[in-house]
Formats: sequence, C-alpha cells, structure tokens
Amino acid sequence: MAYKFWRVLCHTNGGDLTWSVDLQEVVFLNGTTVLSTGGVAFADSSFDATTTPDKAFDANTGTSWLTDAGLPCHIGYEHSTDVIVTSVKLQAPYASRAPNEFEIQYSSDGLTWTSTLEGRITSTGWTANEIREFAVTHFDLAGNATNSLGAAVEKVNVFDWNTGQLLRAIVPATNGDWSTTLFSNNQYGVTYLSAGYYPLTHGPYQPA
Ligand SMILES: [Ca+2]
Repeated sequence: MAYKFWRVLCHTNGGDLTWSVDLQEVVFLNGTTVLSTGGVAFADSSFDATTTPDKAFDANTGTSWLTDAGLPCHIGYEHSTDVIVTSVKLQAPYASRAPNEFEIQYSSDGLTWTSTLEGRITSTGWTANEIREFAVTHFDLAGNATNSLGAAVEKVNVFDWNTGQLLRAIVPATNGDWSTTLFSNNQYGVTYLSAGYYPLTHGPYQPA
C-alpha cells in the first residue's frame, strides 16, 4: 500500500540544546522521482514565519524548517495522492541540528503512524550542509482474486515461501482486489481460499 502522509520523527540531534532540528531540505523519493510537490508540508512546530515546514520542501537550500519544539519533533508531507517512498534525503545547515536518531514513518490519515522496517535510524557525525540519503525498505504485493463465478475469494493468505509462516490473511475487496505491504526482500507465496474450491497457491514472488 502506498500512503499519503510521510514524516521524519527526530529523537536526537547533533548536540544543539536550543535549536533541536533544522533542515534545509527533506526529500521523499520514489527512485529518483521527487514525490513531495502539490501537497502540504507539516511539522509539529516552527520557530517563526520564515522557518515553516514548507521551507524543507522548496528545493531551495537557502531556506530551512526550524523547529520550535524540543525533542522529539517531526516534519512531514501530506501528498496529494498515496505514494510509495523508497528513500528520504535530509540536509541540515548545522551539524548540531541534524537528526542523529530518527524514524521514517507513514500514515494513511496523518494520525496513526507506522515506522518503516528500518526502525530507529542512527546517523551521526554530520557536517554542515551535508546531504544524506536513507533507504526505505518495503514493497507492495497486490492482485485480484476471484473464483469461477466471478466472486471475490474469501481470503488471500500471504506466507513466507521458505519457512511457510503465514504473514498476512487478507479479505479482498468485493471485486477481488487485494494488496498488502511487506517489509523484506524474502520470497513470498500467495494462497487463495474460496469455499467449494481447492486452494490455489502462486509463487514464489520476490520483490525487485
Ligand atoms: Ca529549503
């Protein structure tokens, strides 16, 4: 699944006790495509009117978002459509105000957040104006599963191909569409279950 809301939740910085996090640019990417245009930047606070969160998404290294909050603090972007982020670039004007421990998180509603597989990322020893890029590991597995009568199957089970462990038990939409987000590059199998039919298994699928 893709998500509209993405944010960087900062837990520690490079030591500045007054200005906890200061970012010239936050770039959410899918491959090399910059995703964060046409939507709304947000943060839990801004120091003043010249350091609002949109300043971290304006492709201008001369402007910065500066939090007015202590740690933790966050900055993010509500995209105009659901997006899949494959990496995030951060740039901070001062090493002391760069995030040293943070999480990359996504949300469908801007209220309930989930961290990417990377969890709490540690990145220390920044230099001023340095740009660092952080990969986001996750991918979608999706399909459409109907029986011979055209009805959606009752369940789509996604399992680890190598261990057999059940990972997802998905009830598809009434038209059979289903999707899920998985968080590693393992091999996966998919089994369709529909009453009165033999189970049907496809796989292995391995994300690129
Ligand atoms: Ca900027």
